[in-house]
Amino acid sequence: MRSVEEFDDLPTDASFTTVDTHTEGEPTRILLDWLDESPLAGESIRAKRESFADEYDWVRELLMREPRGHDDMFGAVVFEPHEEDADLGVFFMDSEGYLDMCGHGTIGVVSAFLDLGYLSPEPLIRVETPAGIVEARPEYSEGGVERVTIQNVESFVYGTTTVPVSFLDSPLRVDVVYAGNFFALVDSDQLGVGIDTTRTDDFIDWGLEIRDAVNDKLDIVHPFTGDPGTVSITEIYESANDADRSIVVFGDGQVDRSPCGTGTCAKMALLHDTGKLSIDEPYIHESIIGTQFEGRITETKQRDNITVITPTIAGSARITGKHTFVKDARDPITSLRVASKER
Ligand code: PYC
Repeated sequence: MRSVEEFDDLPTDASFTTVDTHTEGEPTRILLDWLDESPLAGESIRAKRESFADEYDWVRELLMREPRGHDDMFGAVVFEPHEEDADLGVFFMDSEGYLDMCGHGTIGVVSAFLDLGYLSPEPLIRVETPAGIVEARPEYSEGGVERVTIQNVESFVYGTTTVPVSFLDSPLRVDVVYAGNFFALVDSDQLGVGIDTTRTDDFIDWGLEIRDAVNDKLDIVHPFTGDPGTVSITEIYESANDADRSIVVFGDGQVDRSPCGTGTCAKMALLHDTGKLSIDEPYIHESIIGTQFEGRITETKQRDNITVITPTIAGSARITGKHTFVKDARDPITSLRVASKER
């Protein structure tokens, strides 16, 4: 048998080092290779992400998709930050593309970097993301990081619309909310079903159709930056006794196993807008697998006649592995998708 060291003799033409985590059940595969020296152009994490998407999208596909990942894999790429007072720069990717902000991913990166000693254990870590700076406040125990509270970017209800959908006779009411990503929020009462995971395939189909219908109807422009936007995530929610539950669909039909950090912030913005959640009131948001984030609105203000909230979410992440992925020069398959997921 060959020894493990001989692994280096493989005819690889590329190799990638990751640390993998899960946050309340949702994976984050964190690419480490360009932390010290980035080959990517751009003077912000957002610009670096554009440069990555232009030149290295195959790396996203290689790490996110089969045979190294899977259709529901999620990832983060970390860099030295550009913003002066940030500690870390991160952008986020999935098996189909990129998101501007991710709560579970930020908790994963901060927890892993602290547990591995890549960051010093400060009470506040500032993370530069394509959506802006988010603040992470870790809670430490003897074993390492126990829980991280993320203060997301300012979030707000963008508007309410109705869209025709193939699975209902009447138009569907959708609240469009910004929380680092634009969300389409839908009350599951309108669909006549609760958040029942035996119907996950239906929720995926509905979620993608709703997202497309809203994007076809609205020309979204971020009111404070003027940047054009699109809804990237559909969140279908129900209210239970102890916690609100949601199923969150994004990418090419991915389903978040965690309660979705930015989705929790979007839901809090909507609840505040309808007078159902006050400042400092704890908000428990549950995922399809029963894991929870604890949310809170810490501040609200009026900006250009829009009510804006500052939301926080808290949850835990654990490391699941450290990996060296290789691309064998003889291998014609860099990445693939299973036919049933090709919509
Ligand atoms: O935690 O914000 C989040 C998120 C977005 C997509 C998957 N997770």
